[in-house]
Amino acid sequence: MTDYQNIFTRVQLKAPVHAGVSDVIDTQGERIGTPGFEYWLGKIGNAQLGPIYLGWTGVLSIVFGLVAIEIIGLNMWASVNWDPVEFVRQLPWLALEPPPPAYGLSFPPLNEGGWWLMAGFFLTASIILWWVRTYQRAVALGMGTHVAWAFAAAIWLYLVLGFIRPIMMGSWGEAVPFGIFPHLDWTAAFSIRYGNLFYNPFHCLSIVFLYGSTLLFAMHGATILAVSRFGGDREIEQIVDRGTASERAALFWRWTMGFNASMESIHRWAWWFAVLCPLTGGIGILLTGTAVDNWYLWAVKHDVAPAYPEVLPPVVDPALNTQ
Ligand code: 07D
Ligand code: 07D
Repeated sequence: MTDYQNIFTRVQLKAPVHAGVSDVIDTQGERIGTPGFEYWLGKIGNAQLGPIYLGWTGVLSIVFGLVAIEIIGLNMWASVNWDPVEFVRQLPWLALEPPPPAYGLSFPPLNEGGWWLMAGFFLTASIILWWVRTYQRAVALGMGTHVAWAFAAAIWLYLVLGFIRPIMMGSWGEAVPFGIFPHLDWTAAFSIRYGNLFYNPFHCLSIVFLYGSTLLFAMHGATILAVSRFGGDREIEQIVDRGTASERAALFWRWTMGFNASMESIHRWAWWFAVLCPLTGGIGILLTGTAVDNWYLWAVKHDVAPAYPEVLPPVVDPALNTQ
């Protein structure tokens, strides 16, 4: 039985190109290109490439996204005096920073955060237009809108980090810079400024769902691959006629842990775990600096963390220490 473990896709199925579900293609005209086949795509999924639907939300989203990348890239390039070699060499460390706190929520001069604000506007417009596209395409196909709502959960965290929390704090300077390592520096500095994010229970919850998502993904992926030798990956047959594959998969988990998810519920588990990661995370970030200024001191107050021994002087929030 070691001959067919199915860790990599081994079979490339090829059928005549398929334009889509017949009852919707006639009403949906805006597709471009004639579908073709790509061998390397077939290695990781379906070999058919296209048809791609663009529509005006798709086109505008790409245009706005390109404008954002252009603003970010040109600012980064300007920051190394337009030297192309230094631009490439230092790219991971270059940044487009938000305005300094003194500007509050006003529109700052371009070189002091104005470009950042504009790039943020175009990036946000691009992301939201792409969201509309996922929603509308699902409706056009008569599907549920689960993908769009899962994407919305990620957009929620993104908006909290760069838009909602900065507004609540009264300054664009609270937001995240654009840049590969600069955004990590921001993340580390944010944690330290607010007394260690590990003591923020919503950061804990977000990590639970992040780790939980990888665990569930591994369990589900492994289970289906393990029964693909019995046709377990052919979901349609498994739903209509459960057959031997899903019965085995279910029994495997009942044998090993006494309980099994169903063919349907495993996807519900996956959806909720993934969605709750940025959803709880966004709540945690929104509370930081608005309701709670120092998560360590918050934890001491609520008996989550022990206080330092009495012999030491009491801990004051460094943010309140004006000396
Ligand atoms: C694999 C799907 C494909 C997506 C990819 C990302 C860009 C950015 C732009 C140079 C899983 C495309 C990247 C478009 C290029 C410029 C200006 C998704 C997959 C491949 N982060 N973060 C990364 C973003 C935040 C944190 C990598 C975005 C918060 C840590 C990449 C956002 C905080 C680490 C990236 C965002 C935070 C990263 C890989 C938005 C807290 C890493 C991402 C819009 C949540 C890791 C060098 C990835 C790394 C990493 C993008 C927000 C923390 C550059 C677009 C502010 C600790 N982040 N991030 O694979 O290697 O995601 O960094 O909110 O260790 Mg980040
Ligand atoms: C960023 C959602 C927005 C993304 C969107 C995508 C494009 C590109 C292009 C396809 C990721 C837009 C896409 C523009 C398209 C192409 C080419 C989701 C995003 C809309 N932490 N931490 C989390 C851990 C510490 C800190 C979450 C672990 C330290 C801050 C997660 C550890 C400090 C923030 C998590 C750890 C710190 C977080 C993110 C360990 C730093 C956040 C969840 C083991 C020293 C964020 C409440 C997520 C959050 C967050 C994990 C440590 C800081 C669970 C495992 C103590 C400031 N941390 N962290 O889904 O929500 O992100 O916190 O040490 O803001 Mg953390």
